[in-house]
Amino acid sequence: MEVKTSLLDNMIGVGDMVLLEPLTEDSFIENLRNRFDHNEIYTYIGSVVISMNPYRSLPIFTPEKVEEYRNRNFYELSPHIYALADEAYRSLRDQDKDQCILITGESGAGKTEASKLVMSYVAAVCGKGQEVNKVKEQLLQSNPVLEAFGNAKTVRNDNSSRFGKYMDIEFDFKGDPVGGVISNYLLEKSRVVKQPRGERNFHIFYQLLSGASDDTLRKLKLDRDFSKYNYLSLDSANVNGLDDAANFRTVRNAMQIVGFMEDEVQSVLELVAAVLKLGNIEFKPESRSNGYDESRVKDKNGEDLKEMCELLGIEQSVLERAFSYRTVEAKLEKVSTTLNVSQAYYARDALAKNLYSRLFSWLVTRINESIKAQSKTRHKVMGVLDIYGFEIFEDNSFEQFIINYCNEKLQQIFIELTLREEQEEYIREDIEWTNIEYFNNAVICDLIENNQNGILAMLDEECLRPGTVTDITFLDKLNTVCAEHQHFESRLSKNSKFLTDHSLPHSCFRIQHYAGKVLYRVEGFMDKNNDLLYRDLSQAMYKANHKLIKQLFPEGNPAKVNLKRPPTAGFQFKHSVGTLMRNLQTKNPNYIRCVKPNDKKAPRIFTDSLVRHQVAYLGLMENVRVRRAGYAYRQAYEPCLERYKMLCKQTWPHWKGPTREGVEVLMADLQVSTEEFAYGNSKIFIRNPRTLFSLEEKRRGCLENLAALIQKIYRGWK
Ligand code: AOV
Ligand code: MG
Repeated sequence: MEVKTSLLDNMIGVGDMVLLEPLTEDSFIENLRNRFDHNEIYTYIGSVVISMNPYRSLPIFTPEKVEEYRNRNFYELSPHIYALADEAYRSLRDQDKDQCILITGESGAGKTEASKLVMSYVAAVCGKGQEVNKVKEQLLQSNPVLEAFGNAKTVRNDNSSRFGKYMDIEFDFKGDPVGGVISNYLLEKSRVVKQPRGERNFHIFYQLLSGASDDTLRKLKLDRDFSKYNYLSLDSANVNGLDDAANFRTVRNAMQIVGFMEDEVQSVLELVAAVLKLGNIEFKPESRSNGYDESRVKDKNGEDLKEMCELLGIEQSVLERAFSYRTVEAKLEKVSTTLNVSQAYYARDALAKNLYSRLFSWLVTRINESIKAQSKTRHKVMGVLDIYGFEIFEDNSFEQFIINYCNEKLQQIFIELTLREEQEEYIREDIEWTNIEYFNNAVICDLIENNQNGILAMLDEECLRPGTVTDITFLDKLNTVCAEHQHFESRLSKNSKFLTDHSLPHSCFRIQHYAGKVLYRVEGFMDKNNDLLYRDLSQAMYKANHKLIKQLFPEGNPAKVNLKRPPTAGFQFKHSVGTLMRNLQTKNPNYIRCVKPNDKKAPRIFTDSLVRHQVAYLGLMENVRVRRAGYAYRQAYEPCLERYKMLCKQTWPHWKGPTREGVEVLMADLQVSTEEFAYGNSKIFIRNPRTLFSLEEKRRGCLENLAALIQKIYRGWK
């Protein structure tokens, strides 16, 4: 006889942390480890999915798996990211609730991979037909394009996202995808001109040199040899397991599917080539009669400069001049000053960074044009957020500050929405509820973004202040203001996350982030926040006989001289993240909490201390406690009765009275302990997932009996 195994018997460890007994940090970690050792990388906390990075490909993302999870209830099968994707999609399609998928975790934890799994699952289960398939393909193929230009190898992750990405996938009333919109957040553009030791520039540079045909490279005046380019770091040019040449073909193909025209692709590659050429231009001093040194392009770089200008249709003398002089415009006056060699290098790098980051933004805009929904009617929306994860490097600069701030905001939304959702639901449904203590990182967000004395506001103030301002005057200001706060015992000081102690190295400040202490070096903060490009350079670009370049530097149009300063990088980022957070709050959140098992990017290794640290700062224990104090699962009366009515004679096949009464009759008949559930106004709340599992098992048994009966009758007929 076939032995039936239940979902619980099959489970390695505990699939839902809510069921863990006893619940301690040790047992929590042990459960994760046990499951990880058995290739069970997903574990639930109620409806939250914890995802451990396996660092190797597991056979759990096959089309068969997709079929298995399709249209199944969340708790019917073992934990999987597909279950979350399915739940979100069905809730969007059938209940018309806009969804967002919030994926968090530190650098290398598996966010980007998770976002792609969600997207590919949704693409596999939603709608069919030629038109729909084209939309799906385009949405999916936007990924390789953006990854090529926006991802890079870092010491934490060989494919690290160096920009934040939020993608809305739009569906029509039937649940068929009709289009999408991508928003991008601050690309780490400093990487274009310099990479930390052991890291690379953005993938596209290596892909182009490795994968393009000889003919293409000839047209772009490029050499295959990485070592010919100053902007490409060499110590880690080749990355294990990364096939740049094959990836180049993937990207080319993806660009075509997304809808880039051949000439557009060509323009994009010309810009990439121009950045490489630009990096090779070097300068030497030339003494002037007034005693000052003026910068000149080194003779040996004449060819690089010439080729770059040819690629972009720029007149060589115009660019050369822009590397030697700078025009300062004040009201009606124009003053020309000379650039010394270090200023010329600064100008060159600023141009390269601007060229590249504007190209990246253009790519996003261009993709959006292709994937935007044709009809203007209201769409159902599923947003997928994949940002750069929290990171601590040896040297942390403005970029890490921005990235980590973004992660603080996301942690904040997790705290607010899980608790708010939980609390509001209990109140709405008249169910008793007691609060659970947790660490609220709002103080850190405030320290950074407060409009009066937040770090970003102070940075802006310093950037705008006339007189001699430097990174150090900014740091002094920071120290003074934060010390003042401490003096007055304000909100900031009581929980001060701005750490001042005497062990701080010169020109640094330290912040106690939710995920750890980070030491930031102020060098470059002002400059990166100001993000200014000498006008001579933007005008030189605008004059280019190259459609794309011209488009990227609209401020270079002499007819549109604007003396107003553009908003700072920090200000823009804060603003766009604020908008994003407000947008996310209007949607039903689904959480994937990614955990990194080790620091070696290696499979099968589970480093206890590392996982423990992440479990702590992600607030996962508190998350389980909140879930346990309340009711783990809830379901509206109607679908609940529909699903289980077959288990009770009085409710099967039809229940004639009010639905809630039907559920009450059902529960009484099944003799579920009254401790185990509560009746809310519109939903039943079930305390323990085991209760739900046992209902599921009874239902399955019932269905199997029914199937056997039907077969018997059928055979009888034959
Ligand atoms: P991240 O997005 O969280 O880091 P990724 O999603 O890029 O991290 O994952 C890092 C690497 O881990 C991937 O390149 C894969 O090699 C491996 N990996 C992650 N998830 C899986 C999976 N489900 N199956 C197999 N391998 C996986 V960052 O972008 O750095 O914050 O800024
Ligand atoms: Mg990523």
